[in-house]
Amino acid sequence: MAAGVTGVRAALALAWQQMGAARSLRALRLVNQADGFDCPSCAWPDPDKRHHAEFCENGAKAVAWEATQETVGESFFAQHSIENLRLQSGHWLESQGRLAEPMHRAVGGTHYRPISWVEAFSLVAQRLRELASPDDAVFYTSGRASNEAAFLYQLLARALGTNNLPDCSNMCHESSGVAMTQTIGIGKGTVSLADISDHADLVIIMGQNPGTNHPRMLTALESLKRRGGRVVAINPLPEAGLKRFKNPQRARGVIGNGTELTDLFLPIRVNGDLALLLELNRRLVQRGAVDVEFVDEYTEGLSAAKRHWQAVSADVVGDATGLSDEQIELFVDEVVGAERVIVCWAMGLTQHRNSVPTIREIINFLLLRGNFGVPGAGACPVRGHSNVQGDRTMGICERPGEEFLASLDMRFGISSPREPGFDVVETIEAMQAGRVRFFMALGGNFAAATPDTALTEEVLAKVDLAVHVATKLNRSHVVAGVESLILPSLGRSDRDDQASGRQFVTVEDSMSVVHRSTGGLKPPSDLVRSEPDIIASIGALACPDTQINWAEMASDYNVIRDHIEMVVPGFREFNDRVRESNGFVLPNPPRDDRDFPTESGFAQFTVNELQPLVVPSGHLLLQTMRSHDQFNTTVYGMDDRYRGVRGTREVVFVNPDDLDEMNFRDGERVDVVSVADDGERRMSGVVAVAYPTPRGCAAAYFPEANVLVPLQSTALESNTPTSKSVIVRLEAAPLIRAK
Ligand SMILES: Nc1nc2c(c(=O)[nH]1)N[C@H]1C(S)=C(S)[C@@H](COP(=O)(O)OP(=O)(O)OC[C@H]3O[C@@H](n4cnc5c(=O)[nH]c(N)nc54)[C@H](O)[C@@H]3O)O[C@H]1N2
Ligand SMILES: Nc1nc2c(c(=O)[nH]1)N[C@H]1C(S)=C(S)[C@@H](COP(=O)(O)OP(=O)(O)OC[C@H]3O[C@@H](n4cnc5c(=O)[nH]c(N)nc54)[C@H](O)[C@@H]3O)O[C@H]1N2
Ligand SMILES: [Mo]
Repeated sequence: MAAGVTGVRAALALAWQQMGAARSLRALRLVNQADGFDCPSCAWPDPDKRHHAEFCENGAKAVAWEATQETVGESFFAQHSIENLRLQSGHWLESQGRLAEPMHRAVGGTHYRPISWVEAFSLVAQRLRELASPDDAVFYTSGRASNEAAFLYQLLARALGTNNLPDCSNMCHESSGVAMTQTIGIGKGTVSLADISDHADLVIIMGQNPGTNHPRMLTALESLKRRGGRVVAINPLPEAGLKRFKNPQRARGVIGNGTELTDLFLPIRVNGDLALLLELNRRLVQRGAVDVEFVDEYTEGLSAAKRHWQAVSADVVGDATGLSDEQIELFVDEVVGAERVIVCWAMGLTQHRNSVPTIREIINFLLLRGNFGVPGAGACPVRGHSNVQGDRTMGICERPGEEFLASLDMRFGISSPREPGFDVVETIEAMQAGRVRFFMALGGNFAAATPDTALTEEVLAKVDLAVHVATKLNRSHVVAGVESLILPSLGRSDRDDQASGRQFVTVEDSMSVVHRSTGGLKPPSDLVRSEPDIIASIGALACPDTQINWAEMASDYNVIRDHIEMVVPGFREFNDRVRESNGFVLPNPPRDDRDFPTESGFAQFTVNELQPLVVPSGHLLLQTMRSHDQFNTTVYGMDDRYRGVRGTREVVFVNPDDLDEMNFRDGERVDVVSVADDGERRMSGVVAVAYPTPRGCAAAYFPEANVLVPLQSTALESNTPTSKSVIVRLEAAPLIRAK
């Protein structure tokens, strides 16, 4: 049976169960259509000509999960004490249904109790006014917030006087943004969907699992393959979408049955990518496969990089990558045989100590080959959350640029602070030091998504007031704050009616296309409010000294968009252009004009030192990743159909020879212990699964394994937690030890 059909069946079953037949049909008819809503799952772009069903299994699940007809409100919270809710799994909490009314937990309260919106807003405003300094407040954002909500949210923080705007991006593509800004002058990808499907000769997929996380990408890859294009995949795991390729959109997979998507698969060791890229670039220079004209006209720094490549040692590369000389030579052949190359990457590259150098080395490679500013070539960091890129464009960032702040100040007559704010890791450290008194989250699940779960939960609980704007109940809501509020918001799929009528919002996808999203379903209750409305209502009470007209923005989102047009570059005639059916593409100088807006105006070759991680003997390098049946901390089910695991997510995948050597059997329960300078962290009773990952490597699921990720272990320059490079050892689980 084709994976595609199983997948569609699984998604439809969930949709039916959550929404019923009529609502399911209506919801799924609207996903990713020009007049419908943007899929709340990943940030993969929509084609200009859309299919009737322009969504994947996971998109359908995400919609069903949001559009469920189950709700939680007063009676649910009366029945379940907070202590009781803390004992439940994240999956159970979210399964209870949509949050249907604002809830409040008073200081010392055992239960959440209903609160009116008016009281909730004035409580928030009062607590904000009482802060000794605006920097005692933190405003977290998850990447599902619309452009309009994100713009208002950062305006609120800055009008109050803080840049404490950590977001999920700090844990996601921050390393990509940092590396690309340094080298090509812009932190965004330089390719379009058509570049992959219609123009590229070769797509290299590094550290990304599209079959699970960006299934609609497979459609573009399928077009590439039909044209004779080639695919190289580099991954420590033989992921289903990459190896035994099946397009979930079709019953028969790519070009008939059984065809492999990947022409060359390199089973690299975890964190071996920088070594591989350095060696690739060394061999390209050796073979004379350099676009000399491009390099001369647009770049600087090649000679220093060349010297560095020449010094790369073959032994070190072999150890770090686990690949043979022959495998690497095949890779170089693929590259030399292709004129137009796109490199796609995601979390497999961004969550390591050396992530920024690794991504800079990808840019070195693309520069060597002149692969910028021509169709079918370029850099493609594949984004995660459906609007994470847009949120950054709207100014959700703890280190905003001066230009942005100056235009924000001019437009609204405020004086934004210039001091950088806290990112995610700095927020947790500040909480630890008792410096965060107020924590607000626009979506997301801070407690579960961040590293070092035990520590994070402990310090989150000490914040005076935690305010959660959310659609579904999650772990953060039951562990955060001495006092807390849950403010239920509309989701993507919900109708949004304000004083001026039906509203739409806008989002930006992974390829910088800005387009509309219009919810079409009946909201879960009359007491649920939109994110812009919630933020504006707080703003009106919390910033009385400004001239900002919050009410006008909340009642008509066109007004917010007019402000965005004046503050954010690239949004000329925003309200008109976004009404065109496919929206519009934001300017991207390297892609559009081979213009590299770096300080010198030239794209930068960089020298990236190889400092392989030292993994002590008897230890493994563990990566944490997603299964097919989850969206980040939202777990839909316990099975990972693609990796053949059923009924549990508490597993650790290990090479069978490593298991043997450590005297463990496939299926045995073990403790996974991570080791760091500040001590050990433990995950107990995990099932060891023999799995084809290279020797010395291991894998476990996010967010269950986050307890193992040390807070202090972050990437150089981007401060992203190293969730894909955790040093661990396995121990016999206590039950077995006792025998
Ligand atoms: N269904 C679904 N879709 C999603 C999400 C979801 O949870 N579920 N999450 C969304 C979000 S926010 C994001 S950021 C993206 C994430 O999309 P991905 O980055 O694809 O997500 P991960 O599961 O973290 O997978 C990382 C991949 O990198 C590989 N890898 C790990 N370490 C290394 C390494 O050192 N080198 C190399 N070359 N590969 C490595 C892993 O084996 C895995 O295949 O997906 C988005 N889409
Ligand atoms: N160990 C490890 N840790 C990781 C990662 C990893 O690979 N390994 N990946 C990291 C990455 S890439 C990311 S992006 C982060 C994700 O971190 P987050 O973005 O914080 O987490 P999510 O699980 O996406 O958030 C889910 C919650 O968002 C709320 N929500 C959903 N839709 C809406 C909406 O429309 N509005 C509002 N207000 N709320 C909504 C729901 O209440 C739901 O419970 O995790 C990071 N953490
Ligand atoms: Mo992400």
